[in-house]
Amino acid sequence: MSKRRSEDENAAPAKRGGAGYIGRRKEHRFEDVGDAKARLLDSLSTKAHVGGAPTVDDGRVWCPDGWTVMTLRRGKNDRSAGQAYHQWYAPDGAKFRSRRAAERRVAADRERDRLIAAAAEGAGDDPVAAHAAAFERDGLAVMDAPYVREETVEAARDAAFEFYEAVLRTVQARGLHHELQAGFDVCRERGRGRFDLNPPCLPQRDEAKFEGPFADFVDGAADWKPVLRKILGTDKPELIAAGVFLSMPGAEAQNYHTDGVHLNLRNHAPPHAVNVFVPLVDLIPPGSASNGPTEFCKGTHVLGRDAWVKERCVNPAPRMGTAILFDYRLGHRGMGNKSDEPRPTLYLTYTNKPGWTDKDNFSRARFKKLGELVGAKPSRAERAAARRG
Ligand SMILES: O=C(O)CCC(=O)C(=O)O
Repeated sequence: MSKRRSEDENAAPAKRGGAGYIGRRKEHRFEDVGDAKARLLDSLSTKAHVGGAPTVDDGRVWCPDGWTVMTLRRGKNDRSAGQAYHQWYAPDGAKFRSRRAAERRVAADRERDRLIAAAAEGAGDDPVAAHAAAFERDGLAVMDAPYVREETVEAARDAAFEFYEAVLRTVQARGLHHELQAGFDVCRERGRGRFDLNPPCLPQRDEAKFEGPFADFVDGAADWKPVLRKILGTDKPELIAAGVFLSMPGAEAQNYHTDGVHLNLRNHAPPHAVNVFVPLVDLIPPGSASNGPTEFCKGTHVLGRDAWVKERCVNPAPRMGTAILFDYRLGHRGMGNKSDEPRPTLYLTYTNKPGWTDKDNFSRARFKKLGELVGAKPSRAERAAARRG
């Protein structure tokens, strides 16, 4: 398959259509706010303002450490024309129009930092606690080593490819090419050259029914399960979705997105859903032959801190069979696949809210049913053997 090189990996994600998860996931704030304060100061010297130029306050107005406060004047069309008012900017660029709102954010940040410090302190030598503490801080935890045998990973990969080929065969046989982009119940395109596959051996919502090699990915030896239980604070996390993302050679980078929104919009809440990604090939880090490991922007799972910041981005590239856990609200994007090989990734989505599901991302009912898949034609040798009886 021909390669396309369209993205600069160091650039901020482009502001254009295309897809990560479908539905009402959050795709926004693409600009890098890492230097928010510098840009704010810069804009003050260039931007005219109806009621006079805004000024960065000189320390007379309440302003938490690391924040910026700006003083502006109401415009001439305002009832209180000329009156001064303030806007507060958090270190990540988030804007607050009232001191109360800014104070709430400061208190939430303090509480979170306290919890993280307590979790890290309590973690000691316990790897489960250490991973859970990292998850709380970054929204991301990468396990230490592959937990499934190489043969099992390879068998799972073959099963995924076989399914993908059967889907393409079916699309071809039934002349459904023009509908591939809109997606089918068992295969949806998530950006150019990347597919979300739901093979029958990997049923949604019931890991006890995983068949063949996939059963081993969720068995008792899965080292990420204790971490998942600790993160979600339940002995029985519920599986709400499972499948394989297949990024083909030449697949473009996705838009930066989160898979779900915050359920509590006033205060930062503990995670309600976690994604587990298990690459089915070794991941090749960013570079000219990279197969496009997912980029995660650490810390963006926290309410009000969801903007992409280059300095906080990481692309974990562990060996195949190693689990990567991330908060459903964490900003991320699949990167372009510049290698010559496909990059399949098993994904599993869990929640701690009994009965909760993500209808936007995982409602298969909205998609056309592909129906029974067309089997592979027997090879010439197989046909000859059949003739011989
Ligand atoms: O392929 C990847 O690395 C991530 C895929 C993803 O995040 C998505 O499709 O929403």
